[in-house]
Amino acid sequence: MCETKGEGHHHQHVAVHRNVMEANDAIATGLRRGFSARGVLVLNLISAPGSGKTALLERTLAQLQPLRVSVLVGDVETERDAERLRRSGVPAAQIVTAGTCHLEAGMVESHLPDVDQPKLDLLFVENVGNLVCPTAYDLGEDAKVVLVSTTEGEDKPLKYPAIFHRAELALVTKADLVPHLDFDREQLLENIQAVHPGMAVLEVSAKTGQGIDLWLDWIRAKVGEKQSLHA
Ligand SMILES: Nc1nc2c(ncn2[C@@H]2O[C@H](COP(=O)(O)OP(=O)(O)O)[C@@H](O)[C@H]2O)c(=O)[nH]1
Ligand SMILES: [Mg+2]
Repeated sequence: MCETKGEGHHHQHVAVHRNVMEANDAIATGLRRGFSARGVLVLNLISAPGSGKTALLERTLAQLQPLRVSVLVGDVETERDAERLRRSGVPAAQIVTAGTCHLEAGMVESHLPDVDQPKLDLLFVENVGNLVCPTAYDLGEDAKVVLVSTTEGEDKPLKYPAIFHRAELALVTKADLVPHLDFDREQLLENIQAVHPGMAVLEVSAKTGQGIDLWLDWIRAKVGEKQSLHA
């Protein structure tokens, strides 16, 4: 949990936190079992606010046909992202967390019926914009994907190592802006590898489409892998 309680409540807080995590993990395990039985790949997208999660999905969704794709998107307030994503023609539902800084497995479980489809191949979960809180909450996904934009600074993997460690793929977004920035590409790539040696990294732009083919290839390979495992 991200909410901080007073110092005096520390032990109580730790115990409550443990129970919340256990409850979350139990629901996530059930979700994962259900998705696996159906061969549904689930990707949990995590980044700071504004790194380009929704823009990337807008660029991605239409090109994934004939795969059947749905999206759940979490935000603290508003339905704006779900409205943006529905324009891509795929079922998309908003999870409004009303202050909570991450999605929890129970929220995915209760909103899944809003976007579920027969023979679903792929569920994207766009998490609440935050590099810390979403990291600890298993949503039953196959993989976490972390996005870091070229405008955020090369040091972010070092400052937020947990998400870079846990994610399977890092997407360096807004690659089109590089000519306008003092962005040290080599330094960012080096910092990612320092935190997660061997991590897969793709440099993409939702604006120009740079790198999107490689991202689509990565997704399709994961969908194929999942379906062959659980056919
Ligand atoms: N130049 C550029 N801007 C982008 C790109 N992706 C997203 N943006 C912009 O960054 C802002 C935040 O994007 P959004 O997708 O809402 O980020 P989210 O909060 O991670 O979902 C918007 O103004 C987007 O237009 C990109 O690839 N290139
Ligand atoms: Mg968004």
